[in-house]
Formats: sequence, C-alpha cells, structure tokens
Amino acid sequence: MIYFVTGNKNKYEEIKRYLSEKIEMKSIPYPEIQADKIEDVALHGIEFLKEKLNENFFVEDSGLFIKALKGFPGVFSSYVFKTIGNEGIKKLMKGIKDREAEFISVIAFYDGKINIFKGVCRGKISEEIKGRGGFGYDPIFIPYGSRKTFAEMSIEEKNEYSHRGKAVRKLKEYLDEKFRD
Ligand code: ITT
Repeated sequence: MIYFVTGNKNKYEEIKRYLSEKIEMKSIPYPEIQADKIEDVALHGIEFLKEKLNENFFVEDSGLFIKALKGFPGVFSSYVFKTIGNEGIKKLMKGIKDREAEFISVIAFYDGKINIFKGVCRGKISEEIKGRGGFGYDPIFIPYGSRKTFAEMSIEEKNEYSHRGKAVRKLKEYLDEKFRD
C-alpha cells in the first residue's frame, strides 16, 4: 500500500489513473512552508510526515507561475486561488500581451529515502475563463499543443499534457522498477 497525503481529491483522481499499485488518499495536514521553490515545500512536508507514517507515501505540491507577473502566484497558488481566484488573475492579466505561464508539479515519494519527480507544463493564460472540469486554475490555463483550457478536457486528456501527468509518469517508472519482481 502507498499513501498519497493530500487534501485535494482532484489531484488524487488524476494521479491514481497511472498507478496500478494500491494507493490510498490520506488527508493529514502538513505544514506548507513559505519557500521560493515548490521542491522545498514538498521536502519539508516529507520531513514532517515521515515520523507519522509507517507505509511508503508521497506528497505532491504544485503551482502556477505566470511570466508577466514574475512567477506569481507560484508557491502562493493555493492561497491566491482561495482569495482572488480566476477572476482575480484575469483582472491582473488584463491588457497584458505576454500570457506565458507554467504549471509545476513536484512529487516527493518516501520509501526510507526521499525521491523527487518533477513535471512542468508550459502554456498560456486564456483571455476568458472557460470550461467546467478540473479544479483551481484549470479554466484559465491552455497548455501548448492544445486550444482548450485544462477545464475543457477530460482527466485523461489533461494528464497527457499536464505537469502532474509528467511527474506521475516518472514516479510510475520508479515504482515499476522498484516492485519489478
Ligand atoms: P494538498 O493537500 O495536496 O497540498 P492543495 O490543493 O493545497 O492540496 P497545493 O498546496 O499543491 O495543493 O496548491 C497548489 C494550488 O495550485 C492548488 O490549490 C490549485 O489552486 C493550483 N493548482 C495546482 N495544480 C493545478 C492543476 O492541475 N490545475 C489547476 N490548478 C492547480
């Protein structure tokens, strides 16, 4: 059994599509430090949780980095979404031509040692809020290679492009190797 420690059911739904191992969502709050890098948030989470869990487990921390806003909301993505939301980002981006942005996902998997798997998805902030699927900033993010926002895609289609899909495919490779026999 592998635990995925998160309070976010959408992340769990996306990730479990890839893992044939038994994974279970565990909602244990862990301190998310105010760091500059997503990696540091995930590493700190592991340090806190490893004393509390006896099974292999992982956390996933992610964020949206908008180039014209110097990387904002970045490590503040969760808080910014809860406060100003997609309407707020749309306003901040009004009149800005450079719409480039990237999502970053870091999975930190603990099996006695810490293993980091990172996925990046480049794309742009849409002019309009579009789509009903997904969560968070999905309705305002269009990955390169598509014309749709993440919120207009199925979970499978989003996973093909997304930061989280890329990170979990790396985790899967590691697990396939680890549990080969
Ligand atoms: P945890 O319990 O796993 O921490 P969380 O929702 O608090 O769940 P994070 O701390 O990693 O997750 O915050 C990242 C925020 O960035 C998240 O709340 C969303 O608002 C946004 N986000 C991350 N990945 C996203 C995605 O695939 N699509 C849309 N928004 C995303």
